[in-house]
Amino acid sequence: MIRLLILSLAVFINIHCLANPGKGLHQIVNLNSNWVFTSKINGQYYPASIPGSVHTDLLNNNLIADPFVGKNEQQLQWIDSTEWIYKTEFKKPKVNSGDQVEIVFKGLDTYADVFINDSLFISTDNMFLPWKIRIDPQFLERKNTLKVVFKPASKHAFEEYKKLNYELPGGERSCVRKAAYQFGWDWAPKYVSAGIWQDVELHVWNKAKINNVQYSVEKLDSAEASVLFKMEVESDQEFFGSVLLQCPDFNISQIIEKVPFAKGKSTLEYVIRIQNPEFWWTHNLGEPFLYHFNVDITHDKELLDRENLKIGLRTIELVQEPDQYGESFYFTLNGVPVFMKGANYVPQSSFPGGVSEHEYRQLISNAKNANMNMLRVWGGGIYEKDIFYKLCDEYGILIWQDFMFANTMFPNDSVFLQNIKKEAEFQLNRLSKHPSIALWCGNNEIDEAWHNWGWPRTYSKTDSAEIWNNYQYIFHDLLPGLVKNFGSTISYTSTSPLFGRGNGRSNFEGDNHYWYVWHDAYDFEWYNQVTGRFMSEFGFQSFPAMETIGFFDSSSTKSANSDAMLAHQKHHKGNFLINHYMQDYYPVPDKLEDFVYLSQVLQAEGIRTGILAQRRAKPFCMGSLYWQLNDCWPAISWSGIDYFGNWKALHHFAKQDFKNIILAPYLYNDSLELFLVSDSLHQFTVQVHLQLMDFYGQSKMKKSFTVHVKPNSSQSIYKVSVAEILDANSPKNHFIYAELAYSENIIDTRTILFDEPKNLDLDENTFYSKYNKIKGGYEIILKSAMLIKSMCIEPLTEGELSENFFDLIPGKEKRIIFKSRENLDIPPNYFEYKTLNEILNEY
Ligand code: BMA
Repeated sequence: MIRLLILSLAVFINIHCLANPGKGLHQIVNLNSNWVFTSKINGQYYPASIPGSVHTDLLNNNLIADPFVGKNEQQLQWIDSTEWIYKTEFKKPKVNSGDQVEIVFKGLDTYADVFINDSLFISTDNMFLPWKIRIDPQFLERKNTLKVVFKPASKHAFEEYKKLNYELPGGERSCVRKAAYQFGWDWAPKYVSAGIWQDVELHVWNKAKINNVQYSVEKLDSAEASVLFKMEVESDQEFFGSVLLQCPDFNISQIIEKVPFAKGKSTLEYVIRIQNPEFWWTHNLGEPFLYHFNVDITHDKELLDRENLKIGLRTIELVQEPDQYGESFYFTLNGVPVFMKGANYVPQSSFPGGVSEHEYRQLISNAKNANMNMLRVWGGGIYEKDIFYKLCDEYGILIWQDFMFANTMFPNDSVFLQNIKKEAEFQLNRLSKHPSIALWCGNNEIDEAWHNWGWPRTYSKTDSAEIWNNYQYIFHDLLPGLVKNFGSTISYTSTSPLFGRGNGRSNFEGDNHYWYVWHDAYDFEWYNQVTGRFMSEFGFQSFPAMETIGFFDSSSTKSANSDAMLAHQKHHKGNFLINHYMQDYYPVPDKLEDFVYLSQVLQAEGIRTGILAQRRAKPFCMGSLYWQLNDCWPAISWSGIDYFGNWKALHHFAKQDFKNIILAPYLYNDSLELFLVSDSLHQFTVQVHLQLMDFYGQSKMKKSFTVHVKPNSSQSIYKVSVAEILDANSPKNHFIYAELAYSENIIDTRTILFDEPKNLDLDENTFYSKYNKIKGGYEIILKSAMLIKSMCIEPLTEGELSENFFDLIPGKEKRIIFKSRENLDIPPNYFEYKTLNEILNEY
């Protein structure tokens, strides 16, 4: 039974009373419908979708070729050189005397003039702020026109940029508060879009409305939680009203009466104590429990406004303390150190306004399915929409939230600084109420670039001092000050990584972006040498699914270096590096589909090396977030899930490697060492079975032993020299099959090879397959007498496979579930297979 206490100066009366939704009730009408748009040069209006963007509206009206196909990007740059006009009509709402009427744009991208009935009301200059227009009801007619005129963002930003005394590394994008990746990135096309990218609403309220309800968990233990509720209420008059805090599921309903509301804004604070609270945990450690609260304000028993809030009771802290190596960098959730497993998240489209709720759910559930407990919202994208954070709250995934500053320096004029102050305050207010928010981070790679990429050298001493001082003001003063003033219990770090490449401290302090692998072509083995204290970026590119390639390159002569393909490879050395690494480990196939398959296996195996090294190194290293979870368009990139939602081999590998309990083998200095890594907070006993066998399953050595697993640990459980374990058997056709069993269930398996894949004597595969029809798909049963490496099932229709890119162990049956996305009744011959055996025998 949960008891609730409200401590406040207001009169406390323990009566249950629900107010009537009276005529003063705050009403919200969605104004997303019936929009049309045109350009200054065209003049003809076409239907528009809100939220959306001009590029997608043009596409939906067949006015442009698909921006994501072929080399169309080059031809579509004109879109950002003209003005775009959006308009709709709305009826005058029913208003009573004293009603306040407002139109709220939750997001406008970016420079816009907003007109109502041809009168200019506001001009906007920040994509990351909402815009509110207060209208005198007298001004409204029966039917009204709402018009938004967007100015070309690049041109406008460039005008600002020209006013500076020096150039900044990011060019004109440094001067505009707009998603940086839209100006082009090494995984994103250049589409500087414009449009109404979030909802438009008409609000009518009377006397008072709730602007915001915040809460922070002040104290939390198993006996009691103490939660501070902070509300901002806006009133157009002074009055005494009531506040009702209610959590119906737990039968909590308390009213505070005779609350004095001031004219203008009032801030009200109440402390609530919840006995025997349910904690919010990441999904891998417990339940992400949410209390559903309503907060009402009433006057004379008449309901004025209600806010619904889903509250998670948790504490989260970034611990940075000197230790014997340098300084720690780890998170405690509810007081427990938690290893963070996940990836960097980028916007799901170049045109983020149009991403559907379904797509958000799909992606976040994919992150959860791959056992990720943290995503980093990277600073060159957007502060995500509410739905993103709601889903993370619900699925138990923590968010490392960058402020939106990436890879450039910034102007120091007061208008710009005021703009980012407002933006940061708004986003702090909006996002802090999500239990998923774990960290505020000032920016992406700016400190690193300044100190390690030679940026200061391009400026005179005075300019460089001015630019750096401004950096320090924004990221060491303004933003942390706002986080602190806000009363947030969330930690702040000024930049990611804390120390850049080339600075030795990066390996022993702070978070690390380890890019020697990939950018500097170091081999994957280096991931074993350097794990850092928290790996917030490391990555390797691969090609997306063949269907995805087919979407942007429809030519019959597709190749890795075709024009369309190169237009979708934004890293200047991308294809070269993929080839270069492939040669080290595999043959380089000339057939595109084989090359694409192998690029994914290469990426997955490489990142696996990193993930396993980082997890083995726990608690020295306490985080593994690879670059990057997803894509903003169909492309060759570092992503584990392509633009159309297809899982690459990497995402399947991550699903295994991010499980709470894994075996993590490590081959080094002619030794094999086996680690058992557990993120579970419990201790238990497991069995480990090791078997050396040849590729046809003939057993040469068997060994089983019991391990007592310590909670939240990484422990070395077995070590042997390679010579001893191979015992004169050839490394080219022998391997160790390792199984981890917990009370009869196999919870992890590993195939340990002793030579590079290209040197293995893997025969051309033969295997047995059987298909059992199940609802919405198939159970696929596979078995082979020989080792089949990196087996990829390729269903000829879209869908989800419970596992893919796995090894088929000689004599062991594998059962895979395939669920078709479209619920089609498909015949079994819809499955094709690709294996490393095939590749090694063909090339
Ligand atoms: C990282 C990111 C991005 C970039 C990626 C790949 O450092 O922060 O800026 O896209 O590397 O180069």
